[in-house]
Amino acid sequence: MIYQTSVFEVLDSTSDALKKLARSNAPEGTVVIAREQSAGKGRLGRSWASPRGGAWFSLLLRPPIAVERAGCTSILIAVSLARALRERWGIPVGVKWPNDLYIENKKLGGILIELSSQAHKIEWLIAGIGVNVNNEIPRETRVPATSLARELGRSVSLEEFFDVALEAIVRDYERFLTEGFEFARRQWQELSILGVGEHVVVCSPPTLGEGLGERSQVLGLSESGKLIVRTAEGLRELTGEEVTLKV
Ligand code: BT5
Repeated sequence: MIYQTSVFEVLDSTSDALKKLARSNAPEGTVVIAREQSAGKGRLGRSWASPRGGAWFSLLLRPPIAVERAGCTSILIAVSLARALRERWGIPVGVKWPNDLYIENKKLGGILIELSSQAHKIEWLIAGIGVNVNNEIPRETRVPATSLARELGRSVSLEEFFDVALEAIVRDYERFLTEGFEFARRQWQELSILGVGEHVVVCSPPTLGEGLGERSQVLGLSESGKLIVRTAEGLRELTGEEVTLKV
């Protein structure tokens, strides 16, 4: 797959812009980048602060997989990015299920998957990816945030960031299509900040108030990217749309 980028100064959301292109048959590998987003989106209707200097981009994929396995793609991309950033910049990036990039206990970036499907098959899938690079770090986020520049003590070329990130994602996506999910699942286990056996609080619905939620133990990742946990009632497989996790 060859990726092709278009760069815009300001968009409300790169994912919304790419959605329009996806609906008019844009090919897999189409990438939309914005220097700044005026209405960046997180999951579950949350907003994503996207000032200049950050990496705000969306990638169009058309994976020939059942919609039930869409969760594999956010894991795949998170793991791919974490590994690429570790390799290129030597920083200890970890992943938090389902879609976050962390450095220690600070959030570096996140991924938002949106898709359209027909008869259980994915028509298009948009991976919206936001990573704090040289931008001012937003305050008052749910968890403390950090940026690549803050961690390195210097700014980073955004052009280089996009090359490193997109090459890694495309390479791992192609590997996923030929080999399946197992390699990414193994890498996830090495990079996950939620170790097997650890306890988390599962909030479902995800908007459940502070102090509520079910204490559960992480058992691992399913073949379709769901998080397997043991709750008081037994085993559950969680999808990112259903829950938020508190560590
Ligand atoms: C995410 O959501 O982590 C997915 C973020 C995806 C953003 C990209 S940017 C390109 C593309 N176009 C879009 O419109 N979106 C995608 P979630 O797990 O729901 O996290 C959202 C929460 O993170 C917010 O409620 C804030 O508390 C916090 N947050 C907002 N902006 C942040 C930032 N720049 N860095 C760290 N945390 C942030």
